[in-house]
Amino acid sequence: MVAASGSLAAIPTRKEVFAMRRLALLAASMLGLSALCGGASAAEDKTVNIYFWYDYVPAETIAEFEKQTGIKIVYDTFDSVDMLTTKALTGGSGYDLIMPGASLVGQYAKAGAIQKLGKAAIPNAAGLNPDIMAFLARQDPGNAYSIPYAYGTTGIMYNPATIAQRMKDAPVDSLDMIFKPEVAARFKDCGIAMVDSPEGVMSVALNYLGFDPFSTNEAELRKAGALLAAIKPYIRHFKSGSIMTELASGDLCLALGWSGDAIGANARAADSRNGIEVRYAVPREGTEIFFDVMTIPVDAPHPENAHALINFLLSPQVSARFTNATLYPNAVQAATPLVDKAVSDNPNIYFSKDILKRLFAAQPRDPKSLRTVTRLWTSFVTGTD
Ligand code: N2P
Repeated sequence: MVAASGSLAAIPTRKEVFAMRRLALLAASMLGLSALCGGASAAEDKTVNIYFWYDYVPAETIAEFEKQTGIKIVYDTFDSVDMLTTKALTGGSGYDLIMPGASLVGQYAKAGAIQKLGKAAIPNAAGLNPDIMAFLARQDPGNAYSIPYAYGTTGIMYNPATIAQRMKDAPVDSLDMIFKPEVAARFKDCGIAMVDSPEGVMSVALNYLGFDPFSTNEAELRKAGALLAAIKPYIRHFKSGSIMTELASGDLCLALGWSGDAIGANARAADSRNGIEVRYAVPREGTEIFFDVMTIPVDAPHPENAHALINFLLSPQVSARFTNATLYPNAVQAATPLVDKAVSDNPNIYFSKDILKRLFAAQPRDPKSLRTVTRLWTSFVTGTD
């Protein structure tokens, strides 16, 4: 995953690849061969290949879509968005629908890696929250390429009993829990993990230090890198996809991770009646809010099926089921009344105004500072200089 981030430097080459591919398509159609290229109106196979975050599509949703449409969903998962970026920018992934963070859409569009959505095929998009759409339009003008699926925050996931045994007055709602070496050291034995999210964690660290979370200043970035390097001895792993189950089973006691996974860990522990509790805190110092969006690769083999799936996922019942299962909110307005009350009333899921004030939205980085972030992150995770 870390190695994958390195390939971000290769973007211009990918752009050329897409330009060449477009030329080849044009040449083929001029030769009257467009039918062979699978023109949009040609009947598509009854398949849609999706590449989404792990645990992000309930099994009932897949079954219902397949039954209603006869289109089979092939669901591949990732647990680090850099894996997706590498595939998306290389092209030829075979995916029909992918899920980057909203802050990556501009980069993918500029590289020619994704296609504009056919709005007519997504009537349910009319029900999306206009404030969220206006906000996302700042990164994807006219919401041309992407549709929001879920959002959430990066914060402190912890086991209150295990933490209290080791530190009575632990500052559980503060990033001091993880970023202060003398505090983190107290929890090393019960297990601290962190999501493998270079840009996300770096923005949180910069903000914690009092800098602009998207600072491009090399000295500030290095200070954030030094903050992380100092706590490296206390971090057990960076396996984003394992954090939820390990907190639920008591194998971890603390993590810097994503809101729904924390609340989901607590639900899993409750289901298994193992007496473990997992709590989530939005850091008092502030943190990032991310939006995970759906977009279609330029060379998707089944773009019509992808549109049909987007529209299905935006229906109020299906969106509410998603939020009830994953504990990440969605932007479909008519879904909120259908969400379990315990979920829609939880201020860590559907944020209170108070929490909202502490959040900053993920922003795209310029290539130079992205390279610095990638380098600092790699040396943090691998423990090398
Ligand atoms: C997967 C959650 C991933 C959210 N369960 C990260 N944007």
